[in-house]
Amino acid sequence: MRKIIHLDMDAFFASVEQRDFPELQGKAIAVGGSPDGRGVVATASYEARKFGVKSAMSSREALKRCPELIFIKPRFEVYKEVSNQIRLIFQRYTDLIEPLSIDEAFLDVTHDKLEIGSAIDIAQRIKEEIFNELHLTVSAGVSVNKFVAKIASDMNKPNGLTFIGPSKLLQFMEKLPIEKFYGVGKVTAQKMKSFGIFFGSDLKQWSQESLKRNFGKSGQFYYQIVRGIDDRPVEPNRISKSIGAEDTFEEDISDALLLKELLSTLSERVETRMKKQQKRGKTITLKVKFADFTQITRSMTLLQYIDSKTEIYAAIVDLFDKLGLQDQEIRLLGVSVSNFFEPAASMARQLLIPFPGLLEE
Ligand code: TTP
Ligand code: MG
Repeated sequence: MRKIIHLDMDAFFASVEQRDFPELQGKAIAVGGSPDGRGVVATASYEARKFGVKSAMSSREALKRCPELIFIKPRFEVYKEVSNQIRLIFQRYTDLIEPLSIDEAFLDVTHDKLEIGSAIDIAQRIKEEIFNELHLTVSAGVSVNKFVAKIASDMNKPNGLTFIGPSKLLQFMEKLPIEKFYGVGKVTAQKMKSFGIFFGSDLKQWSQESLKRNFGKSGQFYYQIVRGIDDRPVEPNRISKSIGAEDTFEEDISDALLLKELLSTLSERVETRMKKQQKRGKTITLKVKFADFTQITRSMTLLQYIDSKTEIYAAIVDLFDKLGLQDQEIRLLGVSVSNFFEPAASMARQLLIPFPGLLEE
């Protein structure tokens, strides 16, 4: 049985601003663009979220929902620096760290460096060290696999610590709404609901064969995950290379149909590049830059490696729809694929890392 922790900083950019400027503490703040221009919210403090202010919302709409909202310009270098500092704290306990974004990571603490043994104790210590040393809060999920740990870290935000142990695992999966399942996009969720699958318990009624027949390769994953089985390892030094295409428009665009057409063209360009380099990848990233230069990215990791325009586009449109944009003016769109299937390269790396001397002539 593995011991996996997923950690995700609370209202990350906003918390850093409230920490560095005490006059902002306890206040509704939004980090992002200004509401006078055509700004967009990157993230909001928990005080602001009570008013319905959310990431990717236009700053104008945010101000409408929360008239006392204070807008702050992002300071990316500072966030990057804090991201490195939390990484150093994680490294006190394990080297098996897989960062997912600037503010979240998986840790495998099955064999922790300090021989503490209890993953809950380790998560608690990390929370305390981040609070005492960096004056920020983080939420943690502790479980036996990545899937459950990630869902758990989100359950008691902010400043939460949620443990889903082996004895609670099956019941937890049965109660889980179908949208929360890894890799289930909007389209698949809709299809599942039309079959009467709303919760894990409904999914569990299905045989492996019928899941495969109706949902392809992913059917196999759903069959296993609903039974609490997820063997995906925590992968440190994951190759961060990507292949992508992006376009800055001559005039800002807000029309969703037109934007989707452009995404389709970008997906095609990415397909061409991937085929040329003979690469297949499974993480798809959408980048959107708004009129005020605020930029957001959204990613999703699929169950299988892909390289075709249709598959890339399907994932990108799913990410785009989830943003729930309301006519915000957009100046740039980008599509990229990363997380490549590279057996030869990763083998070479594994061989080289333990013997650095071999690299020196
Ligand atoms: P999240 O972890 O998604 O959000 P959060 O940390 O602000 O809030 P939560 O407590 O719910 O975890 O993202 C981390 C940071 O990344 C966030 O502070 C701002 C930035 N970000 C963007 O710039 N654009 C986005 O679309 C999202 C989702 C986040
Ligand atoms: Mg966060």
